[in-house]
Amino acid sequence: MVDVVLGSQWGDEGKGKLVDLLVDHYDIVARCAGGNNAGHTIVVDGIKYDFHMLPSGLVNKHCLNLIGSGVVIHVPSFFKELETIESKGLTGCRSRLFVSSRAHLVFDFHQRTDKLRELELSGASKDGKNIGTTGKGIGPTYSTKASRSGLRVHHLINEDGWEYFETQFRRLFETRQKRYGEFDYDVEAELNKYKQLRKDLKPFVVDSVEFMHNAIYVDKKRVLIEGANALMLDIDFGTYPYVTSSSTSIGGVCTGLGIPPNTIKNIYGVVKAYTTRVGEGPFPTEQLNAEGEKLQTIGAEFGVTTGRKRRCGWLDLVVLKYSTWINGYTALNITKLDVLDTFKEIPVGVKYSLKGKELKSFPEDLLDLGKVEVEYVTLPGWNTDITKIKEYKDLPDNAKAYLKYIEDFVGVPVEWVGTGPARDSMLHK
Ligand code: 2SA
Ligand code: GDP
Ligand code: MG
Repeated sequence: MVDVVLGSQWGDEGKGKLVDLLVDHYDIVARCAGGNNAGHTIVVDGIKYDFHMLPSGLVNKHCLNLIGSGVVIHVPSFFKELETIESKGLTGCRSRLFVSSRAHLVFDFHQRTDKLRELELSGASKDGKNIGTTGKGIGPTYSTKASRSGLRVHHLINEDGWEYFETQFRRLFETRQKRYGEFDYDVEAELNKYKQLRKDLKPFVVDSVEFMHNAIYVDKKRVLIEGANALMLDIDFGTYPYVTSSSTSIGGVCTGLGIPPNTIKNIYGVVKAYTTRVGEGPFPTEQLNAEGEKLQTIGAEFGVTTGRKRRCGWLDLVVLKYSTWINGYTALNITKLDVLDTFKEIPVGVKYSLKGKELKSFPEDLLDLGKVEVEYVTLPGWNTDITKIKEYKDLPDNAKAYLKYIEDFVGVPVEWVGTGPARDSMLHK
């Protein structure tokens, strides 16, 4: 049995918290896409854990965790993240953590060229703009993967493979230098570092296809897939080119883990009760005004990986419907409903029009998207502190009506409602 948690908007909906809540019902948590650009926050007993590349299932001591083939791994960051969560008291992580041998490796030169490319985009062209990446080398690594010149985990750990690894590493670096000119980078020091890292990483590495097959079909384990980033950042279906470089949609679950689609049962869409976006790119319901600032402040909307302020706006149901068409959510988790507690009225985007004509779907062309007019429906606020409420039935009527409006619009039931950052601040409907 495989269930999936996916981000339905532009990320940071609170996926980590839902995974943490559900994890007691699962034996394995697996990541299928992205890298340490992701930032999933979990608050347990007042301790805040930020997961970037590691699966959030590590917070549960009985749970095994897999980093799948579709993930890109910066090995030094892998160990740093592991040490950080261990220093906060999470013990026994190393024996519960597995890494796919087919996952691609992110090197420091990928990260450097990620930043150089951003500079190039923001500086050189007059009309162009940078993507606002996290600078973690995600785009350059998926590029080398697609151009078939990348290095994978098995290349690093193969006992007879160092010569191939070293040659390919130097070639990759030289290609980057040809593209970006000379940049300061100590190839020899990097290679020396990887001579040690290959030994450190080896105990974690598995053939993830066999691992997942055995888990699902032989041992009948319950598996939860933790999506990273979100649908509107998907390389194919997001607001291209202002997207990340992986498949963040349901398709990425199968390609990133090597599992058949018919193993998937429940697909949980995580939906923030308003919308945020970090980085550049279109955001039709963004509020560049006092209300946007209020959402940002009350919601404490800062990037978990980069610390950047997140842009804020109203819930966009055009986006959520489009996201539902692609991901096929079977249930929704509406998060951060408490952030709306003090808003007297809450607009939600329900329709896009272009040149006076209603659009039937989310536009693929950013020129069009820049010109769409968003039609809003304004729902009444509840003016009540909901953070202490323990049962769904005790929510104020207007809060229930807000949730019902979302359910009816997209045709998917709401199963959980987030009322605060802590583990127990979640109402089950
Ligand atoms: P990248 O670095 O190549 O993946 O960036 C491409 C775009 O994808 C966005 N992106 C994100 N959006 C929301 N949250 C992310 N994770 C961190 C968080 C972000 C942070 O949890 O807060 O700390 O800034 C994430 N990762 C990538 C990115 O902003 C670009 O728009
Ligand atoms: P993810 O990337 O989807 O896992 O989400 P992030 O961790 O990047 O961002 C979500 C933020 O909202 C985190 O700081 C969470 O602790 C916090 N959070 C999650 N659910 C709720 C909620 O229901 N209410 C409030 N106030 N905060 C929440
Ligand atoms: Mg996040």
